[in-house]
Amino acid sequence: MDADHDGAISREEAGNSKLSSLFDSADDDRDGLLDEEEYGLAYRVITQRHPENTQRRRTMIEKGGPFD
Ligand SMILES: [Ca+2]
Ligand SMILES: [Ca+2]
Repeated sequence: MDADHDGAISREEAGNSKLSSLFDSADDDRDGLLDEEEYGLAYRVITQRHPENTQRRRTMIEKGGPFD
């Protein structure tokens, strides 16, 4: 994700990923970049939520219902 390898994730690099919705809350010092520590925190939040979302999406697909 760190496209320019500067050791931090810019909003542009976060793009349309799950990280972008967490970007503001993850950017603790408001410098517009997620450094390793900030990104690590956001990543934990994302991965903690991920299994739950995957399971829910799978259930919806099995039922033939709408999914995002
Ligand atoms: Ca970068
Ligand atoms: Ca920051």
